[in-house]
Amino acid sequence: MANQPSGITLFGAKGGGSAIIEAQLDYLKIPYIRRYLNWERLNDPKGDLAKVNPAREIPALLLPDGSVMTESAAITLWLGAEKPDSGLVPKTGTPEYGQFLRWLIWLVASVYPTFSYGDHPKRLLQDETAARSLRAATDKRREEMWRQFETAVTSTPWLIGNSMTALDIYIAVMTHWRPRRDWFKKNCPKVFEVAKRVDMMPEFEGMWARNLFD
Ligand SMILES: N[C@@H](CCC(=O)N[C@@H](CS)C(=O)NCC(=O)O)C(=O)O
Repeated sequence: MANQPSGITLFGAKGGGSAIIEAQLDYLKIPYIRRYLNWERLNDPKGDLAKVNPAREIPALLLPDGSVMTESAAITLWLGAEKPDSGLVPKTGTPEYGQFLRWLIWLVASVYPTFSYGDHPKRLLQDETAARSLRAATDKRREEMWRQFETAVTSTPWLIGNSMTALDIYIAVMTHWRPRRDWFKKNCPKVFEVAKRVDMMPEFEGMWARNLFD
C-alpha cells in the first residue's frame, strides 16, 4: 500500500459501521490499531473522534501520513484499489463492478441515513413526540427499502457474482441493526442468506467476537 499499513488506526465503536471496515482490514490481513470509542462520547465536539473526523462519525481511519479517511464506501473503494486481487471490490470494466457501485452507494446514501436521523432524532427535532415519530418513520422507511432490495437480489449466497465482495460484509453487519436478523429471516430471506454465509467465514470470527452483536 502507498501508506505504511502497520500505522493505520481505525476509530470505531463496538457494533457500529466500523465493523464493516474492521472486517475488510482483517480479510485483507492489513495490520491496524483498533480504537473503540464509547458510543456516548462519539458526538462530543471535544471528544477524541472530533479531532479526527469533524462529522464525529465512525468509521474513521487515521493513516500513517497523518491524513484521515472517512465514509465507509470511500474506505471500501480505496482498500479495493489498494488490493485489487482481493475480490472485495470487483474489477473495473466488469458487469459486477457496476452492480457493486450501484448497491454500495445505495447502502450508504439511502439506508445508512435512516439510522443517522432515526438514531438521534432529537438532534433534529426537540419535541419528544415529533422525535419519536421521526424514529418510527425512519425505521418504517428502512424496512420498505430492504423489502425493495430483496426483490432486486438475484443471486445467493453472494450478492454479486460468484464470490464474496465488501457488499456482503455490509449486509452481514447492517442486518444486525434495526429491524435486526429475525426480521430479515422472515421478510427478506435472500438478504438473510447472504448474511448467514458471511457469518460462517473464519476470517471474520475476530470481528464478530469483538463487536458483540446480538
Ligand atoms: N456515511 C457514513 C455514516 C457513518 C455513521 O453514521 N456512523 C454512525 C455509527 S454506525 C455514527 O458514527 N454515529 C455516531 C453519532 O452520530 O453520534 C459512512 O458510511 O461511514
